Amino acid sequence: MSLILWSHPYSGYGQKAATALYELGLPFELKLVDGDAERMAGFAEVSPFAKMPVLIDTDAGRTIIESSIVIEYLDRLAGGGRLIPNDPDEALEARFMDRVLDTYVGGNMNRIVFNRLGRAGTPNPTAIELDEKELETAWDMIEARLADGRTWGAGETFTLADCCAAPLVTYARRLVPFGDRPRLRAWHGRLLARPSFVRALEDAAPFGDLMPADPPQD
Ligand SMILES: N[C@@H](CCC(=O)N[C@@H](CS)C(=O)NCC(=O)O)C(=O)O
Repeated sequence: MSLILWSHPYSGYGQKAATALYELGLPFELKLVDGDAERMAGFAEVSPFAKMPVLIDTDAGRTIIESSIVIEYLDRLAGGGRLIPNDPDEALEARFMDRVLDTYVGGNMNRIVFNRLGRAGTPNPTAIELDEKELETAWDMIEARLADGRTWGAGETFTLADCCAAPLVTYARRLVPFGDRPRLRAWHGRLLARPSFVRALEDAAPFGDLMPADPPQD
């Protein structure tokens, strides 16, 4: 098996894929998406939307885009049933949490950051406020979901939902604090201590702090 991951270690969605690779114990070669002209030309060939991560399975001759699909693929490659549980209801919950996190946490976070950096044109305070409000709604929804006492995002095992949450929640809480949501806070504490995510954070550390937001205030 020979896996290549096009990514940047600071990228939230890249960390989502890296966490899954470390969790499953799958070795991979990182191809850095860092603006270097030659590397970016190679990246453009495999990433139609210019988004990372991209996984290449050279043995199988396959190129996989979209972080959630990358994880579905990796889990199958590693034998199945770990990051995507075998139980259909547990799998549904893992996918559901992944969708909510991708759409309303990661999506909103990216828009807020792009807006703050002026990448979406002149920063638009009304759009930022709307995205922050929706992020609050996502925090509320997750807090309610965790009320059944589950240890991880979708139940008692670490799944796709946790690979997704670890980086996205870590970045997004710097934009919209957790506030009075003890279950979300405790889950995030467990994610921060998970060895696979610790490794992804260690990979990112040499690149410094690129986020246009203060460290978590609460
Ligand atoms: N839906 C995509 C989102 C990926 C994504 O937004 N990646 C960001 C990095 S965290 C990216 O490549 N941004 C580059 C850009 O938009 O210029 C996935 O899940 O893989």
